[in-house]
Amino acid sequence: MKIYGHPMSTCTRKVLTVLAEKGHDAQLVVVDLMKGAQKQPEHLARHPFGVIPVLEDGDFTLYESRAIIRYLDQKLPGPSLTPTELRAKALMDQWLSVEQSYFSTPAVKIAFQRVFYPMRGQQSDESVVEAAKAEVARTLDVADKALAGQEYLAGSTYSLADISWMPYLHCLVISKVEDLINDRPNVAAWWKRISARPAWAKVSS
Ligand SMILES: N[C@@H](CCC(=O)N[C@@H](CS)C(=O)NCC(=O)O)C(=O)O
Repeated sequence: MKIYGHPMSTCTRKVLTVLAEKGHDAQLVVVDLMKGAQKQPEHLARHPFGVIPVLEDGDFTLYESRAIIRYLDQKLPGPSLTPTELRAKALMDQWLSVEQSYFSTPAVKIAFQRVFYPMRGQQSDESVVEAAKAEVARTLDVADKALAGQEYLAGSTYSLADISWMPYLHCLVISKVEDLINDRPNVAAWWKRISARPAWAKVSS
């Protein structure tokens, strides 16, 4: 199995976390985003939208991180990351969708402004950070309410939904806006719980 991705990419990290949780090793083939390798014909042949990650499993190619993590969870042995109970599974899907629709974009925007642009010597814009923080805050308020009295997004079971949020919560930490997490007690306790897992420690170190 090969993952075409980058160790610092949020979407790749979701996939690597699932692999680590399942106790499975795959070959990470680094696509050099700084050099634009994701837009070269070789990579476009794997991913027509020119982004990462891509999974190659024998003669099967799959792109889109949330599709890849579902595939890996079903395919690989090891602990299941999908609840079996109907409503818990539906909640997992709901929170995967919330992450994609209302959380990942503003969280990544903050990381670009606060971390990646300065790293590349590019000008950042604090007004973009402020607007993105407001969007993140709104989403985390909803998550905080949902996490009151339950350990994980889908209920009592750690699932793909929790994994899909982790790289974006980490964006907030590296961007020095972790108050967005810490100011919300249920989100803060959940982040502490999930980020302490060995799989995440392996992927984020
Ligand atoms: N919806 C896609 C998003 C993929 C994506 O945006 N990947 C980023 C890295 S996390 C990327 O390749 N960025 C480079 C670019 O946009 O050119 C997924 O979930 O896989």
